[in-house]
Amino acid sequence: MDRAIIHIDMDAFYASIEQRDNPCFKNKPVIIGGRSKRAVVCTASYEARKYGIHSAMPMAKAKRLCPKGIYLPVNMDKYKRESRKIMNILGRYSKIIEPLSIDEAFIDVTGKDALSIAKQIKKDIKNELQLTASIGISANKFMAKLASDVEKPDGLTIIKKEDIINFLKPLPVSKLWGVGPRMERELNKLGIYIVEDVQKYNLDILIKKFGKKGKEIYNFSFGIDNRPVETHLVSQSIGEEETFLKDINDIGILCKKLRIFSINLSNKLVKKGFLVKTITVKVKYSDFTVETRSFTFSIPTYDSNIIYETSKHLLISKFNLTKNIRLLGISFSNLIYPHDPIQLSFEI
Ligand code: TTP
Ligand code: MG
Repeated sequence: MDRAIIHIDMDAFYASIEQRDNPCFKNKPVIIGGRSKRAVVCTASYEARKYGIHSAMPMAKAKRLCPKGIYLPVNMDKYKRESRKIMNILGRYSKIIEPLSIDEAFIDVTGKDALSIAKQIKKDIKNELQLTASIGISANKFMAKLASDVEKPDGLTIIKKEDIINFLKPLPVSKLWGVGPRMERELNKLGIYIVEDVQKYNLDILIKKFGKKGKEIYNFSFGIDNRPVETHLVSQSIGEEETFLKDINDIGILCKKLRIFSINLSNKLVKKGFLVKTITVKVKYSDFTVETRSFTFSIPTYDSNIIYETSKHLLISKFNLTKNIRLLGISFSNLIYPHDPIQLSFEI
């Protein structure tokens, strides 16, 4: 069956969030970047792009191009929170999600109505987050990512299978996945400037020159990309911890706490549809020193018993239990979306 892949990319992500949160920044050139002398622009609102400002440009240069712009520092925690909300929205439409960066993801919607899903995702993002996304739909990841870039901002573009080759022909070779500035120069030396040049080039020579990569870009030049959307490690963590009213050194009481945390966290996982790969136990001793110890499962789980036994093992074997403990906690990272819905094997 032909695949249906959607690529979502938020528009001027950091800048749009700041414009949303500060109405007086709306329709103004907003530039997000570091504050030091050598800082560069992280992103610029579409209004600021009209001045020629773009990501990775030195802030000093941006200020010369647009002295009246609104220059803001990076508020990463806020952007990460928004990113999580976006990924959660995507999770409503497919469990096969692969985030590429803080504001970008693929989802596989094979067998479903990709266009109406894309429209609904845009609506959800607008209604719930007051942000806009650009979406591309095509038969694979490479083409879907190119598609999302066609009508930015607030775009929605489908590249149908039969249109792929012609769509690709006039694009510069730098649009092929994996062709960076160095490879672009190498290709230019061979007289290859646009994708059509790659399509017409001799595959054997490309392989001789670039090895596996030569074959890859040849395939990409025809829009061939068989890579699956890889169910991802969610960039999110969840945890439970407690600071005790009185410091504790009774292992029985500590284990009871771990059991409660394990059950609560397991419930949270099930509700969110995640499995956990890495579990971390945190201890703050009465002298306020903090230690953490982690364990990564080879098979991700949501099972509260496994979580409990693992955290208990970490606590007993990795911490100094002769000291009094002021705080105990468990946190999960490396959360993943399973390909199949979680089958509950026990009542919760
Ligand atoms: P992008 O998706 O590349 O850019 P964007 O969302 O700001 O704009 P566009 O509408 O073109 O998609 O990157 C997402 C965020 O990542 C961006 O808002 C800021 C951050 N970023 C950097 O910090 N440095 C960079 O060089 C780039 C490219 C992005
Ligand atoms: Mg973006």
